[in-house]
Amino acid sequence: MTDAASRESSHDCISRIDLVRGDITRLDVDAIVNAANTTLLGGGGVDGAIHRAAGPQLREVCAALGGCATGDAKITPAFRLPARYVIHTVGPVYRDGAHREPDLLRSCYEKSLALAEENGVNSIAFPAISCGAYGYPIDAAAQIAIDATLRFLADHPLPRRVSFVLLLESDYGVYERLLRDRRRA
Ligand code: AR6
Repeated sequence: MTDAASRESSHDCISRIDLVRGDITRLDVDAIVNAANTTLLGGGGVDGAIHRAAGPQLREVCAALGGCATGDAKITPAFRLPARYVIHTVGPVYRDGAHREPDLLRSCYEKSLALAEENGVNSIAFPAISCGAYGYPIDAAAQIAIDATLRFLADHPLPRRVSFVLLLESDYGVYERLLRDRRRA
């Protein structure tokens, strides 16, 4: 098969993406992604929710990982969560968009998806990384999330399914609109 033939089209890849409104800790998928900080020792927002739901063993294994650089990702078991794995990634703190924020955010999606593939993950769920405490504008962040994911899926059979999980109705609306525009393109 030629490269072109083995590459899935962007339209085919969109069908591997879905949107979920709600709490990512409830999802029964192979892996959920955590918007962590560089210590990997827990925090507020989605990080706090994941650590609470997974139980104290998660913090113990995270403490042995020696932290994680911004834009990088590390994988652990998910303990009491319905998911099998947690992929911890550290998004950039948004300043003005001119401090490598887009590259670092893109890298979070790429590294998380690569780790998922290496671990045979069929289904993965992402929160809106950096869009809470780290202040990344949701429109720009969603664009990067969708773009990086579609590019990865075009070249890789795994993960088969990618869910973007949005706690806020307004964030869900942003992703919905962007995906609709992509389908029409
Ligand atoms: N399920 C899905 N999405 C959620 C949930 C949840 N349970 N809880 C919050 N969100 P944030 P960041 C959404 O602040 O901006 C932590 O303290 C939320 O609406 O969790 O990457 C870490 O330890 C927002 O859209 O992560 C770091 O110090 C998105 O998750 C820092 O915050 C991300 O918001 C990371 O900041």
